Amino acid sequence: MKFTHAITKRPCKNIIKGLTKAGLGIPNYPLALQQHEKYCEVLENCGLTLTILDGDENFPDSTFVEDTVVLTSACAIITNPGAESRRHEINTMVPVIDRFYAAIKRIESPGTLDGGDVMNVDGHYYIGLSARTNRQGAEQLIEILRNHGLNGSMVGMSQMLHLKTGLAYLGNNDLVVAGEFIQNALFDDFNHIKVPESEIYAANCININNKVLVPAGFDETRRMIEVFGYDTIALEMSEFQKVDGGLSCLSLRFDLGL
Ligand code: CIR
Repeated sequence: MKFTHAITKRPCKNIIKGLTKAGLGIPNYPLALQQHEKYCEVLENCGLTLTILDGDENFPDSTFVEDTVVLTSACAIITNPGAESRRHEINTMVPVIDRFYAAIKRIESPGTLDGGDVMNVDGHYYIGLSARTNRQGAEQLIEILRNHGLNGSMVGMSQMLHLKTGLAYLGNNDLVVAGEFIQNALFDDFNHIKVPESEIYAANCININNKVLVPAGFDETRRMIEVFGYDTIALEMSEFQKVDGGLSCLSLRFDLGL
């Protein structure tokens, strides 16, 4: 999938207080910074022009910028994150998005929506109804998309944190799929790259200009993606995994049509 630009935000020291259910321990901040630096380097090597924002100690989870904005070919949508502690992360993102997008819309309370629940499949946006994204938030997003010639639909879910915790669209009708989404008939028409239960974290991967970034240490999933014809790049993600964050969460990727 083609992207020209991305926005990232460095982890802050308070990442050790990030929301988590992983049970993998507390992140090591210097190592998280190092892993983030490598992530940014890889995005640049994939041809992206990066805007790297400084860490924000007020928001432990703010390195996961994906949750704060949904970027489309037609407009940017500032979300209303579902976790109370993350709600105001959007404030620092608005002026940044303003540099790149003329049309900026917003998800308003009582609607809530996390960008991690939104998966773009060639202009159709699947929206997971998770503990973070409610029906009003999803309905607002679908309305905004329709007004811009795009469309969206809702996906029921009950187990995973976000829709893209268990799904990644790679293009060419190829879908990386894990856990509760494997049996979901909504995704029957895709080619499934089925992630084994033991590697569920690897379902959150991203295709950037035909390089698929995968978390290091999940070799079975990596091999399956390669069998589907993709080049892969493995990245150390241990410190972000400790706070339930994956590869997609760490950036907002977009195509300025250059
Ligand atoms: C959270 O629970 O909000 C963060 N600790 C992790 C967010 C991960 N974001 C994502 O999957 N898009």
